[in-house]
Amino acid sequence: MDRRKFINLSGLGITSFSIPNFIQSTIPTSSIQPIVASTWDAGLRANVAAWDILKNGGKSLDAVEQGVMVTENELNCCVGLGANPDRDGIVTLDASIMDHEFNCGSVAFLERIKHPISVARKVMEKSPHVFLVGAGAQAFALANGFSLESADLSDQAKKNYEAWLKTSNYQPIINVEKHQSATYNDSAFDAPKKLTDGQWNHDTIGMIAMDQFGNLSGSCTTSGAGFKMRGRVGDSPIIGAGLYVDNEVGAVVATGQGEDVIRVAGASAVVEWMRQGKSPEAACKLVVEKINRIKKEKAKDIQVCFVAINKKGNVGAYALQKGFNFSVYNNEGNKLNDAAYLI
Ligand code: SD4
Repeated sequence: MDRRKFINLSGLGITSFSIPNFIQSTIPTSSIQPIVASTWDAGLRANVAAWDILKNGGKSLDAVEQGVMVTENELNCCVGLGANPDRDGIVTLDASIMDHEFNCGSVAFLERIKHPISVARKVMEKSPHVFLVGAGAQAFALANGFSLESADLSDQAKKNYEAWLKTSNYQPIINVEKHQSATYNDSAFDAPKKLTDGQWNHDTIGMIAMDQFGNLSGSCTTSGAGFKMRGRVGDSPIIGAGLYVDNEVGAVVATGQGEDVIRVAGASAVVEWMRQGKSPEAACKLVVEKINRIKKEKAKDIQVCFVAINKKGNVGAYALQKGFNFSVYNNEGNKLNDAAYLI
């Protein structure tokens, strides 16, 4: 900490012994092991980019941005511009990012921009606001050097949309993964081919990470629910719902039915359970149980999943239904894990 900052804090009666974690964050500590966790199996590929930053002493904020950009770049995938459109045939994207000092930025209902996560970061760093949507978010992106991409659907999204138009029935599919827990090493990383068969089951990647400074950050980027109503926004760009980071406690990201994550302020609720001493998995479970209680018999028709990391670097996850998996990269490698579940 520099001298001026120290004096300012001393003036407030805060000594180095009482400086909260979210301020005391610039000194690398050898006991801290960096770690990154992300939703679904697409997270394995995203984790590789994030880990590259973390293992070289980089910041968790850079890791979670660069990590999910990998998924946004996978044009024949379910996140980003290659994803399923809304019911009017237009892809609209939502994203959010948050760092260890409660800085956060979000965009929603954003069209024709390749990396919504980076626009969210720009909102956080270069605007006086936290959340920009629609045409305003797009204008902000263009003013900050992003390019306007084609409005054409990807080949796969076009096929999916044409098939959907036959019934035009909005029925979100419960997200399920076919891939089993496994460890991946980067040299044998044939992931894009190997892991694509379940790819259209979900539309989101969320990522949380701790760096060697012990600082937590998180990101979330999505095309939202396929064939949603025009203008629909889910949980992913809503700070406290799809994503929350409190550097004194932990970081949490959500995936699944956004409407039901929003109504319980999901990610923030998980953080608060961790603050009460619950493990990451137990904290995720308590919020999933609450959603289950609220939804009653309708719970069987939805999927909701949380991934959490606490200040000790422990990661846990929990899902409403079977079939959610999450990817974790630390010093021991990049591993896909099946989450525990309620139903
Ligand atoms: C949403 N939570 O927009 C997102 C969707 C999702 O895997 O997570 N799909 O509601």
